[in-house]
Amino acid sequence: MSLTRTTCPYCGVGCGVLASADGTIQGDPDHPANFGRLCSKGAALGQTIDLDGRLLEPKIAGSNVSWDDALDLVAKKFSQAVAEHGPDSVAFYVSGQLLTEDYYVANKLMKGFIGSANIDTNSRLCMASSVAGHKRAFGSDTVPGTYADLEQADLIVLVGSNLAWCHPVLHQRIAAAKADRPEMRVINVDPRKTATSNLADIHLQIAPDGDVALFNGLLAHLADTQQMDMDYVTQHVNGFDAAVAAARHSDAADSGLSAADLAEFYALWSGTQKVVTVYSQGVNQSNSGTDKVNAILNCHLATGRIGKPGCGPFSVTGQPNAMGGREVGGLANMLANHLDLENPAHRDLVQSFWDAPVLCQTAGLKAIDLFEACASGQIKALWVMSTNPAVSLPDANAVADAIAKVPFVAVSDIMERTDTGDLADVLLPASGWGEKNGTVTNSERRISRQRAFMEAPEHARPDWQIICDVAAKMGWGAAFDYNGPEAIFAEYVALSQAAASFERDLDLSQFEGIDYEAMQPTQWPSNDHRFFADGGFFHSDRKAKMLPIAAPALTDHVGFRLNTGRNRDQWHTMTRTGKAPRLGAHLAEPYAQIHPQDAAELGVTNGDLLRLDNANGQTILRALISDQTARRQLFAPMHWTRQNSSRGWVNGLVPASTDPVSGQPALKAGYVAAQKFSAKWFGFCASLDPIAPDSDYFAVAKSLTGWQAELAGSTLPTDWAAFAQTILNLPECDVATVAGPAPRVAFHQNGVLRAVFFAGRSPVQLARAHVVSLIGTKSSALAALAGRAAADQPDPGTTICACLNVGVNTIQSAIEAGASSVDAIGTATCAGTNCGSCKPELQALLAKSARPLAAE
Ligand SMILES: Nc1nc2c(c(=O)[nH]1)N[C@H]1C(S)=C(S)[C@@H](COP(=O)(O)OP(=O)(O)OC[C@H]3O[C@@H](n4cnc5c(=O)[nH]c(N)nc54)[C@H](O)[C@@H]3O)O[C@H]1N2
Ligand SMILES: Nc1nc2c(c(=O)[nH]1)N[C@H]1C(S)=C(S)[C@@H](COP(=O)(O)OP(=O)(O)OC[C@H]3O[C@@H](n4cnc5c(=O)[nH]c(N)nc54)[C@H](O)[C@@H]3O)O[C@H]1N2
Ligand code: SF4
Ligand SMILES: [Mo]
Repeated sequence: MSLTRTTCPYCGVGCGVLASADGTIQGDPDHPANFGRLCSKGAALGQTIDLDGRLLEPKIAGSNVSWDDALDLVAKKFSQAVAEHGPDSVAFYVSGQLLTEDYYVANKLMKGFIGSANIDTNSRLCMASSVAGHKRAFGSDTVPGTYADLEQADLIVLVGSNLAWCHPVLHQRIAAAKADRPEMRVINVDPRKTATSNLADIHLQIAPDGDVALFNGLLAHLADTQQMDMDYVTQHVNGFDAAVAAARHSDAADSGLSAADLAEFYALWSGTQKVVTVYSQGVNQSNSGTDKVNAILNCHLATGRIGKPGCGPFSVTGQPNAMGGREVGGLANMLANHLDLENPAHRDLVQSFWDAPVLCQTAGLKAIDLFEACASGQIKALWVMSTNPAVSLPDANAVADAIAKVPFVAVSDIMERTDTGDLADVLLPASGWGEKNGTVTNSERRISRQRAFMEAPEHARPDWQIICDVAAKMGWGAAFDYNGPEAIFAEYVALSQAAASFERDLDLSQFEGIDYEAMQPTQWPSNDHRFFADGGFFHSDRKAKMLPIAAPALTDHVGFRLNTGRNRDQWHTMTRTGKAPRLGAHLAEPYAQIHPQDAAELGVTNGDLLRLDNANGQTILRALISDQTARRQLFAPMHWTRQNSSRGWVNGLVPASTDPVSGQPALKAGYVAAQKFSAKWFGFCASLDPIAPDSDYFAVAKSLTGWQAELAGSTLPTDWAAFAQTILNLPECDVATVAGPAPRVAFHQNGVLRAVFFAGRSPVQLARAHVVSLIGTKSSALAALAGRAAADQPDPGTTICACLNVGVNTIQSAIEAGASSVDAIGTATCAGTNCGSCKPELQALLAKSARPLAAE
């Protein structure tokens, strides 16, 4: 089967993928982001493209309807709301996972035709502080560098970034460069020890939100030791004195780091010309996010370490098209093509270019305010596209209530059941990755094509088309009459040309008249271009601004700090990665990492459940006892939802507090009370069929043979077999039960093991991978209920290598048998030899510093 050249739909690294409809997925050796590499998520894309769970028809109130009826209703409800309550009574909430063409038309419809700027995006939760920081310093939202800088740097400082899990191919590129040039140094600044810390020479375990204090300390040190580039500053930078004075005013000890650590950091940073400071959500998702960004940019500006090979600040984007969204003005306070909403000349140009009846005059509601306006009744019609805010926004329970209150809600998604889709009046089936065409821009400003390589389901439509169809039904057919994404891209390029007289970084002229089908991955304004080595900033005097930044005041909080983020093998709310059994195997349930001493104080041992409470909500998570997290800090992943867990969505506990400049929520800064959840029983089950538990604690995951679930409850069922039968929702089966304090039930049909259920008064100890492997086989009840492999069939243990399904026990045996390097483990077990995403964990197992990750 021939392979189509496309781009991975997950993270902002933007890897090139060769794909075909039979599920073949390979890294594209010619794509300059990855040169053939893929991470575990990219490599498992083939397991996520089937129709299982897909939204296949438009729906109104849960019933299938024709496209015409669905579109009529959306158009009518939006038009009615605008007519009755004005343009600001409606809103779109969109996504950095839309393609540029989708994004462009959504923005055009809302800002130029409906006439409101109430279109915001999940990039508000992701990149807003970086955008605001860039604009304050550079006068534009410009990422100065390129990926090659990561390979050419002599020092890479990773701040608030778990690159090994979240941008794995960049992590691999850095690891390869470091192997070539062992003198290269990597520093990781994170309150938590992560897989990324394993690559680092130094892990600075900073206090939460200690970043401004750290970089202010660095700036003061650079000034005190006269290690700045005063020529650069004089020619190209304003605000130097005030920034340095403010930096001197703040206390580096507030970073939580020792004087020795600080001195080492300062010496390395100031003594190395080629420094790249990479930053991500530990910086952006904070009440002081924009200040953190500017504290970092200040140091690069003061030393002229920007825009030159191997040096510069580097904000890595999260979503595949976070950058494209910023380019087309997807945020409520931007206009298309990096034009400014506040600038009347920019507004006039856009309005006349679009031949638009109106143009929004002021910024619209930012995400958090937008959902507050939903709650307060201001928003009468809401359209959510390609994002799942009922899970991913802070204070997610209140957000779900707010969405439920909006009189009319449309949701465009590829999946039938999502926490947000469940609240919609109308569901619009979008075509998904592999079925649609368009472009995305990655972290280094490289525009790549996503290309269809398979048929979309009959009734699915690409997002751009759904938006244009609604626009047409609202009466603006002529302005939205595109015959494909190519025409939209051409208009976007033409707008950039029309705006050429305004000084901007975004210059798309090289894409004029391009052969869209054959388009090669290309950076704007041109390949390998770096910005600002010789100044040329975008404030009116073409100079950059250093900002005086005050470190945030230290406040006392009661309880544990709740840090949140990502797992290696899951993508956000799991609607796609959750379908891939091999990705579910890595960490199969929601957990909270807790320091061993804190766990001991709470009387919690490994496998126990933790109950977390605060004013926002309550959750129950598996305790993962680990000294990777600092004392009085917890880390929980953001991935679990109402679809697959009892209460696993952590945003139920994260308050909606935002950065005052960017409006980005502080998603890593909840505070919770923690206690042991005293379950009366714990359970585990595996089945060929979907499982629908209803216990105090549950988490369901796709397994290699069907489904599996972890369970716990505070009331003991009276009849275990009947209880198991209900949650497993099985047809007529032969039931074999072992009674006693550790009840076990096996269900066979025609001799095939359909499901097993294990329970106990304490966390169930069991060779899960082995038990799961028996489902669907003719295994006897006796063998299945033993819960252990026979002596001649060793239990592989929790999966570490997702691609090749290699478990922790297999790896540990190889280490005991003498494998002393990651490569040697690969030779012995194959682990790490496909995508390499698990190499940091193999390294950790070698160092004996890590324990098996899932609670087993
Ligand atoms: N596997 C996987 N990869 C992904 C994604 C995914 O869902 N799964 N999502 C993509 C998206 S959209 C994004 S935005 C990126 C996010 O990529 P990252 O930002 O790398 O990921 P996170 O896990 O959110 O957070 C990074 C780190 O910030 C640390 N941190 C918390 N508070 C602070 C602080 O105050 N200071 C500092 N210095 N660090 C702090 C956390 O401990 C965490 O390790 O990942 C992208 N890649
Ligand atoms: N606590 C906490 N919360 C966080 C974060 C955190 O670190 N901690 N990180 C935040 C960040 S950085 C981000 S980016 C957000 C991400 O959060 P979300 O954007 O809410 O998460 P996703 O699961 O990626 O949602 C994408 C949705 O689009 C659907 N979809 C997929 N492809 C298509 C398509 O082609 N068309 C359409 N119409 N739909 C499609 C998917 O099925 C899914 O329902 O979460 C934020 N929330
Ligand atoms: S690093 Fe992984 S998730 Fe990110 S683009 Fe590449 S293959 Fe996709
Ligand atoms: Mo993100």
